Amino acid sequence: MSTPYLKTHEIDQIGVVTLNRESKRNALDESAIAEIDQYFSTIPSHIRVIVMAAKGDHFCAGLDLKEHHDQERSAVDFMRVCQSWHRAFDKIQHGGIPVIACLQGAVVGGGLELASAAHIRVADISTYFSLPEGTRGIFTGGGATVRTAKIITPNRMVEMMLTGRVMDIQEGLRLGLAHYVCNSPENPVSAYDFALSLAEKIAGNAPLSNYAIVSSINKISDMSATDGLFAEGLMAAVVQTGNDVQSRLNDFVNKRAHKVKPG
Ligand code: 1HE
Repeated sequence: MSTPYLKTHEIDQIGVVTLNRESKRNALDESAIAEIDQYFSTIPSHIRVIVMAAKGDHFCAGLDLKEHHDQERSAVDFMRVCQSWHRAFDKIQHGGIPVIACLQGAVVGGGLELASAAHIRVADISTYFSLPEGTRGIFTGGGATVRTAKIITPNRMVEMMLTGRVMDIQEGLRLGLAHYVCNSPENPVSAYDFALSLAEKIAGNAPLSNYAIVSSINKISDMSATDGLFAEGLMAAVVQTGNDVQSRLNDFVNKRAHKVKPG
């Protein structure tokens, strides 16, 4: 039996899922996608936040090019592969649980598509991004035209794909492919420890607020303004009247809550 693609463990309310195919730079084959789908379909109810990390020097080298080469898939076969990626990555983005990706080294092709499905991306300073599909004679199929293009703009994605260039972490940070850079002179903590500290903080939010944040904002941005405002109002009406609200607002009214200040 082959080694599982994912290793998982829990730290209190945080689920940690680690890509575990270091010898192939965590390239994604069909069974890897099936495992990702399975994991994000069956998150236990006590888990509030997920940290998605990867073993080795590289987060993910994208589509398993050897599997694709060896299988000589037809167009219909590959359409099915794409749909399986879309299903699995949709569960990451729209599953209602915040997912923090912890990046290092190559985040390329399908690896960038996977990272783009996460809600927060914490990057080691070694991280770099690329969409080398054009140079390999293929095309993105794991959601980049929707998710990655939304982050960096479609125009930038076209340029990255035509040139196949490698984008360094500083540019990735400016464009939103990473939200935080770690293991750097300014932020010497490891990306994994930083991601865990963010996860602990986010786990302290009201679960319904987290659900609304991760499941409605991206969807509303695909709607017309009229539909979006209506959906926002509905979402807020549910969240603002949820179980946690009175006790949290009570803390504020009685001056027990934290204040929003810098530092
Ligand atoms: C792989 C893959 C892979 C590595 N599929 N086996 N993705 C790419 O075009 C990226 C291809 N990979 C690389 O450019 C490099 O491997 C890395 C820069 C990521 C890492 O380099 P390095 O020197 O650390 O490792 P390596 O020696 O190149 O690779 C180690 C092993 O991993 C080696 O196998 P081995 O049996 O010879 O040990 C590699 O063949 C294997 N490996 N990457 C299969 N991707 C839904 S459509 C999405 C479309 C895409 O994702 S296109 C992007 C494809």
